[in-house]
Amino acid sequence: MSVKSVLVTGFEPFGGHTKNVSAEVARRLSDLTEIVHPWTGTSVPVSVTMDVLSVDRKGACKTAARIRNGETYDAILHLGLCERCEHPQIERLARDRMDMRIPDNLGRQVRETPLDGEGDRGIWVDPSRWPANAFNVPFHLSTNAGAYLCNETFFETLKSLGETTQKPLPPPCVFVHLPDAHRLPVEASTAFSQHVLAFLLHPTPNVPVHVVAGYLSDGMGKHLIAKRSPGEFDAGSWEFPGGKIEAGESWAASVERELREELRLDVTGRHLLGTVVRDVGTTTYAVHLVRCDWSGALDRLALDVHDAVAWVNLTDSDRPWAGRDAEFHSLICDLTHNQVEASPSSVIARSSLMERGT
Ligand code: PCA
Repeated sequence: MSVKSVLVTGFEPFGGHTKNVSAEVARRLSDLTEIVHPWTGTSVPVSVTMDVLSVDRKGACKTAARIRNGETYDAILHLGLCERCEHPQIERLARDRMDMRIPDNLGRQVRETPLDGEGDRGIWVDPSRWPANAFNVPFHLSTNAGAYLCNETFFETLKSLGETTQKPLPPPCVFVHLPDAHRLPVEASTAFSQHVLAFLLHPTPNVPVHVVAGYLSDGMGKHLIAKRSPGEFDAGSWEFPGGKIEAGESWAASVERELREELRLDVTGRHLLGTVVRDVGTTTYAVHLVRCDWSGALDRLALDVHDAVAWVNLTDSDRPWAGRDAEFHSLICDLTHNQVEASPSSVIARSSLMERGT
C-alpha cells in the first residue's frame, strides 16, 4: 500500500501564552507512521511532515510557499489554538478578512482589511458526513475561523491550493482550532486531530463522483439558481447549476463547460466555496460549489436541462431544493452576511427566455 504523505502544522505561542497546544499536537502527530482508515478499519502507512509556524505574516504564508514551490501532499492539516473554544472546531471557510484584536508576534496589527479582496475560500471535503461517534470528543463545524493568524494561514493555503493544476481537485486541507490544554488535554486533542487526518485522507466511504455547481452573484445580493425540468432527475427542484466533472478535467474547467452547455453562459471558475456529499442509490456524489465570474446577458441563457432560472436573494430559501443545495444557499447567506442589502428575487421561466435553437 502506498505511503500517504501529509503536512501537519501548529503555531508558536502568541498573545502572552507561554505554550500553544497546536504545536504540541503537531509534534506528537509527527511520530505517526500509520493511521486507521476511518471507514474500513485497515491500517494506512503515512509519512508526516510537521511544521510549527511563527505567528506572523511569514508563518501564515509558509505553507502556501511550500505549495507554490511544488511540494505535494495527500492532505494538509493546519492546527491552531482557539482561546475561547470548549471543543475542537473544524473550520470550513477561510474569510477574506483580517481584523487583528491583538498584534502578532512581530507587532503587526491589521484591522478591517480584506486579504485579497476576491472573497472567502472554502474546503472541498464535507466534514458533516464524518460520523461524530468516530471521534473521541464532541466537536463543532464552523464557518468562522476568526480574523487573525489562523484564518490568514488557512486562507493563504486554500488560495495556493486553488492555483494548483491537480485534477479534478487539489488535495484536501482543513483547519482545526483546538481548545486550550486546560479545557481539553493534549492527548485528547492529539487523538482528535489524528481522526481528522484519517478522514481527510478518506473523506467518503466510497470513491465519489465529483460534481461542480456554480455560484454566480449579481453583485447586488442575488445569486442564480435553476429549476430542473420534468423528466430530469430531481425534477421540479431548484439547484445551483452544474454537473459532473469529466475524466481529466479540473473543477474550474468543469464548471465553465457545464454552464456553457446547460445555460450558454460564459463563466470563469474562481474558487471553491464548500462541498456537500450526497448518496443516490449506491453512488456517492461530492458536490463542490464554485464561485464563478460571469459575463453575458441573461436573455441569452438557454434552458436545456432546466425549466426556469431565478436570481434569488438571501432570504429566499423557501423552495424545494435539489439534494443538499439548501445548505449551499445557507452557506452563501453566511458568506454575504452583512455585506449586501438583499433585494427582491426575480424568477425567469423557460417561456420568457430565448431557448437553444430559437
Ligand atoms: N491561534 C491564533 C493564531 C495562532 C493560534 O494558534 C488564531 O486563532 O488565529
